[in-house]
Amino acid sequence: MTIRQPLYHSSHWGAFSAIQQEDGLAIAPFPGDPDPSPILKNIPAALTHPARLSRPLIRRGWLEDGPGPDARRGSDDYVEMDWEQALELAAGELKRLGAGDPDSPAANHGRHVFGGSYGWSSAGRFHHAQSQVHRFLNMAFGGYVASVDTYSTAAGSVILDTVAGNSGRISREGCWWEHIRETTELVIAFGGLPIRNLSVSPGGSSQHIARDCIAAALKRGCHIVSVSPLRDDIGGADEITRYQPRPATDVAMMIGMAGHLLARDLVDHAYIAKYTSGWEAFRAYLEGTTDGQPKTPDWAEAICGVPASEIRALAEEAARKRTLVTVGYGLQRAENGEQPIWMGLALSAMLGGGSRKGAGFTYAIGSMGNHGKPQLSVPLPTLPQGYNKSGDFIPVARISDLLLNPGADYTYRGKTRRYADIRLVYWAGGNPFHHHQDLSRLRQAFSRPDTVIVHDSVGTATTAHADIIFPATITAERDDIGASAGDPYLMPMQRLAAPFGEARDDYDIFCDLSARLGCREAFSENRSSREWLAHLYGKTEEAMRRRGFDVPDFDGLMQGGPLPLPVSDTPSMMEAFHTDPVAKPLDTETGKILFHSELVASSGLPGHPAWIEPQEWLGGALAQTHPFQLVANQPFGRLHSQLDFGATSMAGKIDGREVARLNDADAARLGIAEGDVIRIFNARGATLAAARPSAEVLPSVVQLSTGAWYAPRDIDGTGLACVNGNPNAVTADRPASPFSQGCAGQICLVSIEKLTGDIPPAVPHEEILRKRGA
Ligand code: PGD
Repeated sequence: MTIRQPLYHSSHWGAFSAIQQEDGLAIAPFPGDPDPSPILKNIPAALTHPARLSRPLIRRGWLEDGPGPDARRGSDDYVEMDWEQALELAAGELKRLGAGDPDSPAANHGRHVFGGSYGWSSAGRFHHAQSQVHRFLNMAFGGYVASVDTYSTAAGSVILDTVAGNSGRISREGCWWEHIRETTELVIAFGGLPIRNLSVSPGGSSQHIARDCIAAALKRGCHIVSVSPLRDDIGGADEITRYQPRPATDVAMMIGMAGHLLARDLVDHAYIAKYTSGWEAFRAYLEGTTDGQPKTPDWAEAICGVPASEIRALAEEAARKRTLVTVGYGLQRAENGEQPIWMGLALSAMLGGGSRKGAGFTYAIGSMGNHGKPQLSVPLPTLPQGYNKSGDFIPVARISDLLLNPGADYTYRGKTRRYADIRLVYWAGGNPFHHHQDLSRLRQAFSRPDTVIVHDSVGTATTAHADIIFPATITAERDDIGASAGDPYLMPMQRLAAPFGEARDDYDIFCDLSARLGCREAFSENRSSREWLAHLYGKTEEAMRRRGFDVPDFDGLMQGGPLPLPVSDTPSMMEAFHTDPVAKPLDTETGKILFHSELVASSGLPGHPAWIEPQEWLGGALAQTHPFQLVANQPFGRLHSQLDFGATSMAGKIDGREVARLNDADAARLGIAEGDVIRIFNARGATLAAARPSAEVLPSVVQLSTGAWYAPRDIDGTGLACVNGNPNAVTADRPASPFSQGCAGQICLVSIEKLTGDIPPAVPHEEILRKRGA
């Protein structure tokens, strides 16, 4: 397929146009995007990379011995098969497990099927793999065990839902970037405002505005304070003040600021009386009435390491100015991750800024590119997923617990629940062997089901733990519609290339399976992909026409360019609440912002925000054994593990291995120089990375981003290590708390040593899945 005209397309890291040239696909950012993402350069490699999957693959052990628990998953061979045979095998197994008769009274409604299938897959409203697999399982089994919350935010979302009403709305519309540009006088950004995060938004973005807004705000005289163990978690301007607390201790710094506000009588009591409840309980904690420890800046310094004088000065400046407190996702992806989010909200309430533009609290404006932008006033095309009759779910990061502990009880949002007994795992559009913690434990978990089916376009470590692998097309190989909440364009995603090998769209794979299970009509509604796209676009088209806009029909959209969408002028949830807290109460226990929650207190946590000592932090006992805090953050050169083989991602590696940064002084003390291979390890496992000494990193911290493809290999004398540098080889599979059960994968304690002698090379992407028997 040769493209001569530039065609429009979209990715989670930005809209773009593409034209096929002799040496491959040439990508140009969306016109008018002030700050396009460098990740766009990863796309051309995706079309023909040797890691692409071209034919269905069946695990040899499953083929020879049949379904059942099997510890060979992850190390077995795969046999290539033609589509007809592979679909027959898969359909036979799905039928054995109860598919095909979802309405019979005896149907088990997918009680034994895990279809949570978490993952970002790719942009595109119809070919969204997770929506496709959910719809298929609802039609085939009548339901499945689902997952709730996300790896991005779970502790933060669950606590904000509880104490402020609706975490999603607070993230998206808590404060507009335009308000920061124009009015905010002080931004205190816990977790910084990292541009690498802001280049990404689910569904894509036509304009990356954060860098410009930060620059304009600084120019206007706004004081921006970044709080992070990594100094470069915010752009390079000298005017930015940077504090570097120990990882996982920001909450103590915030509490120290709050204690100082109270001691200096700088608390906005009028705001607290009108908009909050539970203040007295929190005040008693600050004063030390409940535990004998007044929460002073000196108390905070001993925990977080930021000087008490700086904590005092910042609190006083915040009380004087129009102050915005923002807390990033990264802080809550940790043990007790609820606390910094709740405390950020509590601190802003004490400052009383919530009723003023550009002030108050916002969650994760620095974590996702589509936060802090006006929302749309028309619905976006969305694939209906059908009805899940099973009603069962897990908090998303409890996947290993689910598979390893069928029948066990656990708690979530204050309720006791029970893990199902899973026989089938069906995954499309996600990579748990990238995204989950303690990957050795996940390997054990994946040995338990009878059958694991995975769709992916490339041979990831997740496919290497599957029994049946269906090769999926990538977004560039199909037509779709791109859109994202908070982005003012509907993007025609025009097919840029023919499918690789025999890869098929997820939709077509599910159509073929559902035909064999007798539910094709229910699944497809007799529509082709293109008919679905036209049908889904129809809802947006009709809403726009009703509002008087002149809009193209579906063919016009797909042949034309991006369609501007109207933005909403409805006040945000917090704006409406602050205008009239009685008429527009928040969806909380009291209708107000909670300093104290009965539900949280009844779940075994303190009923108010608090410093709770985590198991793995630099001030704890375990730091005597493992003296470095690993920060496993989001990567600069790719989205998660996607297109890790692309040009930008590979340029960030040394000899194909992920780079880990550590403080210059630590490196010198350990005799580690740039490019040396280091082993990062703890009792859970080990990972190898190329070292980079850096002044940007706090001493006793090592930073290794997520996304290198997991390749565990035996290292002489020390056991298994991921030779490519995946940090989840060492992170802890421990929930943030029994309240949220959120992912706590961002930080953990580790040791570091320089490797000498024979150093195993990094494993190329195309060798992660061992197709030896193909
Ligand atoms: P991706 O690499 O985006 O990671 O975890 P997630 O699983 O979303 O995986 C998407 C997969 O979908 C890729 O393998 C890609 O090839 C495949 N894919 C893309 N398009 C398609 C398609 O159309 N069809 C099919 N079938 N497949 C497709 C991300 C998760 O990781 C997230 S969101 C976060 S925030 C977490 N972050 C951290 C962290 O900060 N620290 C640690 N230690 N761990 C984390 N894990 C989490």
